[in-house]
Amino acid sequence: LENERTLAIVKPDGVSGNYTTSIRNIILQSGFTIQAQLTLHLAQHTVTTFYAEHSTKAFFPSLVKYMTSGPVLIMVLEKVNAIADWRTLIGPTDARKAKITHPHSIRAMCGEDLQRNCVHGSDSLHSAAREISFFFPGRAGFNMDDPFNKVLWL
Ligand code: YYY
Ligand code: MG
Repeated sequence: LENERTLAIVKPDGVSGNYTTSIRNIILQSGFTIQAQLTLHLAQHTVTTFYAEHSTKAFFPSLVKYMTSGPVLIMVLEKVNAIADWRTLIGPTDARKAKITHPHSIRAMCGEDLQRNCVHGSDSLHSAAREISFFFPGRAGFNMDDPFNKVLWL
């Protein structure tokens, strides 16, 4: 069983609603280690590139507005099965539905609806690699044997 890394983001509503401490506690109690973290107020072009797969959707302009509305906390989480386990912890995309079907999920705790859902999690090994290197260029490889990662990461 190999460790895996995923990208987590506490979105602007999570940061402004003071949920970062609760979320960090859930992360650590669930057996993840936080390998890197960064607080950023994202620019429009950064959100556009990060969410490129959604750029043609009707909700995209509104998503960009939301994601640039305040600072976000970006974290690299590591554990065995990190990608799937973090998705399970955050719950379904629609926070309104999460409150009914997954009441103990993070999105149920601090999200509001389908858009303002408080947290992000990579959805696959491929997107985790892309998303980690997007915010932490040069350090992201998911090759755990790379001494460059071991030495330079927090
Ligand atoms: O991976 P996840 O965040 O759960 O959902 P995605 O389908 O990848 O959508 C990314 C992001 O876009 C979602 O977290 C909120 C927003 N969004 C939206 O505003 N309206 C939708 N109908 C679908 C997604
Ligand atoms: Mg997604």
